[in-house]
Amino acid sequence: MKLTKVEVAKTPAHLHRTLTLELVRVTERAALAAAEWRGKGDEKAADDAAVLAMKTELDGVAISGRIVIGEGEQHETDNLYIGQSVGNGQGPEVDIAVDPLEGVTLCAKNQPDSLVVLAMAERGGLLNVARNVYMHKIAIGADYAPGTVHIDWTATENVRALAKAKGVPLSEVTAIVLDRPRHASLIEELRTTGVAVKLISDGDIAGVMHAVNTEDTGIDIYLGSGGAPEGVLAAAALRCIGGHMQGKLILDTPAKRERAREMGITDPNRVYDVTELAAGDVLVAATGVTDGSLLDGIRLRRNSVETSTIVMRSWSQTVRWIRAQHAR
Ligand code: VTB
Ligand code: MG
Ligand code: MG
Repeated sequence: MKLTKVEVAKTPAHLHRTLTLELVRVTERAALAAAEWRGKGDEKAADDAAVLAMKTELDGVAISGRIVIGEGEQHETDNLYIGQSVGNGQGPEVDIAVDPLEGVTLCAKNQPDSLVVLAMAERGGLLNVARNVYMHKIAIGADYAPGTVHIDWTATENVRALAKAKGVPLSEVTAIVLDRPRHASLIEELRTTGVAVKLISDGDIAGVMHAVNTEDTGIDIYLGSGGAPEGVLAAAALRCIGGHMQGKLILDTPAKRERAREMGITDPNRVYDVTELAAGDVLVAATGVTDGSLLDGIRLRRNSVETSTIVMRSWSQTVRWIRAQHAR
């Protein structure tokens, strides 16, 4: 299903708009905590700091929240596990997906693009996926007709179709791909077609967002596999900023298939589009930890700390950039 702008605006808003600012506080606080671990080489400490700060701040928000995409299963972690209740219990029933520190390695190495991401939806709005599951993903901008590319086609077929739809030679198409050994043949295939490949070491939520924002980024298409949680979070963002995406879960072990079945996934080979990954009214917030292509990182000043956040709402399709100064 492809929603046009008008159709999106016609669906009723169920999440109160003041929640957007509440989410900004949550991602800001997690980013501030993670930033203390920038460049310290300790991924776990950075992640733990972001998780704890996010949970603490989230519990002050007037929602009856439920984590549907979190840091792991209940027996694996104390905070932000799948199924955990969050919020002060005095507000609407909502589902929440989090990546408290997207790009932990980037943060530990103080490299660009680590960020804190959170999405909120109405109950049942987000595809429930476990932390250890991967997803094949493809994404292009909103200007293309639905069906221009397809996750089941080869990379060659997809970039050819895209170039044709865009009216440019293949040499003027740029694909963004996670730099992983598992993508070696994909990258080789893309290079053979003549398209340019932008490789990222981590952080494919931002990668997908860049692929739909070609005018600013020069990136035309996202291809490859990454975390399934990151796939749902990226889809939630696309509900707000527009763009086409398809995702297909990689349920490659009996345990993953069993867990997915428990979480409501009956067809392991299903292709999901944006509105099937993130449905209904959706809010998304992300705050930069290290400076990046999407957001500036936490900036320490003599008497204050500065945060940069993007906060979006699917119903109105508003996208706000909030630069905040916090006393220190
Ligand atoms: C993916 C990607 C994320 O980590 O999960 C990746 O979606 C991990 O991939 O954005 P590998 O397990 O192959 O290393 C990120 O890049 C950062 O969390
Ligand atoms: Mg994480
Ligand atoms: Mg991540």
